Amino acid sequence: MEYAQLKPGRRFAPLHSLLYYSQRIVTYPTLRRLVVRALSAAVRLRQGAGRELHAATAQEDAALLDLCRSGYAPLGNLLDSVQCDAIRSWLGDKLLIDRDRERPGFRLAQRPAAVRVADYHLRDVIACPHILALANSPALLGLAARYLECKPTISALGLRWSFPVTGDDSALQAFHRDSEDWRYLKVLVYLTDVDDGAGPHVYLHGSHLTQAPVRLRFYSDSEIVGSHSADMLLTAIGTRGFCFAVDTAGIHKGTAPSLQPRLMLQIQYSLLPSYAYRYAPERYRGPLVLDPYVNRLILRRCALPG
Ligand SMILES: O=C(O)CCC(=O)C(=O)O
Repeated sequence: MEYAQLKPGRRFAPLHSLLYYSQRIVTYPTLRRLVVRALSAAVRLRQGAGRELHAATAQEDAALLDLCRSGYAPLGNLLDSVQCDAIRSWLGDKLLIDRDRERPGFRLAQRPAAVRVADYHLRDVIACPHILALANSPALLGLAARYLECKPTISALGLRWSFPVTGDDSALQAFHRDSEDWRYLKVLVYLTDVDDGAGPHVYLHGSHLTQAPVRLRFYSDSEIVGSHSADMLLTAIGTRGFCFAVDTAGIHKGTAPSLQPRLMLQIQYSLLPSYAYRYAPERYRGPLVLDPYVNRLILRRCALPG
C-alpha cells in the first residue's frame, strides 16, 4: 500500500503485472519461504551476500532477531539532531505533493489546511543531506542483507509529512499489510519528535509470519485491538533521528497525528524490484560512491560507478 516513483503517462507493463501478481497470489507462508530461498540464492550467486565489507555487531544481531520474530526492530537514533536540522532546513523550499488529492505542489509553510499526508519528490530526497548516506550505510545494508539473505535492492525511498487534520484519515492511516515483494523490509526514520500525539507507527507483533489474504484490505482499529492483547501492538515512539526496521508484510499503520505533524523517511530494501512501481531513477550529483546494484532503481546508472 505504497506509492512510489511512478512514471506518469506510461502503461503498466504486462510482464511486471504478471511478476507482481504472482508474488501476491502465493500467500502460503511455507511456499513463500521456499521461493524467497531460491530467489535470494540466485541474487547471491550474481551479486554476493552483500555483507562482505561489514562485520556484524551485537546490535545488528539483536535487530535481526527482533525483525525475524516480531517484524519490528528498534534501531536507535542513527541520525543526530544536527543532521536532522540540516535535513529540515534543506527541505524548507522544496515542494510537497498531496498524497490524497491532485493539486499543485506546495511548500511546507504554505500547506493547504486539508492536506493530511504529503511527500517530497524523489529528486529532492536524493539530493537531501544525509539520506543516501544513511540508506547506504553498512549498518542498514548489513541488516537488510541478513534479513533478505542476499545483497539488497533499495526499491523505494520517500520522505513524507503527516499532518493533524480533523475528519476522515488518509488510507495509510488505517491498519493494513503491504505487498511490495516476496521479501522486503522498511527502515523508517523519524525526522521530528514522535509521541502519541504525533502519529506514531504501530505494528502488530508477529503479523509478518501469518498468512496474508490474496485480496489485501484495511482493518479497523476495533478489529485489531479487539482480537489482540495490548502488548501485541508495538508503538514506535522516539525523538528525531530515531530509526526502526519493520517487515510491513505484517499488519501496521501510521496513526493519524492528533497534535503535532510528523516527518518520516522511509527506505525500502527488497530482494527484487517492487513490480507495482514504474521506476524513474534520478540523476545523483553528490560525492558518495554508491553500489550500482543496490541503488539502480533510484539512481540513474550514469550517476554510479561501475
Ligand atoms: O506512516 C507510517 O507510519 C506507516 C506507513 C505505511 O503504512 C506504509 O508505508 O505502508
